Amino acid sequence: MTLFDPENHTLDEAARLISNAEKQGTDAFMVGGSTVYSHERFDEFIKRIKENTSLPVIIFPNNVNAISKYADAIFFMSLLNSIEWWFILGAQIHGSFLVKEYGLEAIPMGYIVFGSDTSVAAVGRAFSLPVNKPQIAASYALAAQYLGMRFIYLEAGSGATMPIPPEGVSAVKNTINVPLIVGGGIRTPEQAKTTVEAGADMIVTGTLAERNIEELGKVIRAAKEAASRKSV
Ligand code: 1GP
Repeated sequence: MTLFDPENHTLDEAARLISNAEKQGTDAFMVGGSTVYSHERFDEFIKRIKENTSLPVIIFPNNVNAISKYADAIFFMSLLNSIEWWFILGAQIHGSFLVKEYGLEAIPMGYIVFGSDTSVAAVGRAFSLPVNKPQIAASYALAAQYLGMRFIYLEAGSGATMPIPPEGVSAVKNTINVPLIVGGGIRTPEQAKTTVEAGADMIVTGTLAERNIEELGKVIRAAKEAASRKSV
């Protein structure tokens, strides 16, 4: 999946990036960013994306202002390792009626953020999980599965210098039986391949799609090839 942050692009840029990413083989678009604040701009951005693709457009919300009736679905997500009640359950309570009113498909997802020097960690007040003790993240993921969440997302943070290490991905994947999404810091075909081989069912790239569309295509192809080898 390809992520776009409405704060990083004009509407015309977004239209161009979306059709390029679709040509490179992405399967779905996610829209969101840790510092999104304008509901109006968010709406306009999603409207423009929908005009330029037939792929699913899923909201990746940072807060209640990122709920738009123009999207197809919303990750109804809980930042499991936040120290703030708001990001675990508060925003979800405040936003739930709007999601219903807009008729958005709500996709329950447990969100686990690694590291401490990214926007998502700072804004979401994530309690940093040790990368070298993957069983801790796995226990969060299993709890989320038992609470009924349909996806788990391991996040290194947009612009992270390194993706989640494969040991972390595989420890979580071997613990749960719901689909695993992994994102943050994936920039090369090799990193995409390693992440999928370690157990990711889906990978998310944001920064790369904004900077180098050709390389995005290589990353998508590497991820899909690794996925098809796994399914043989
Ligand atoms: C962020 O995982 C996504 O939520 C994407 O991260 O921008 O580093 O690709 P990047």
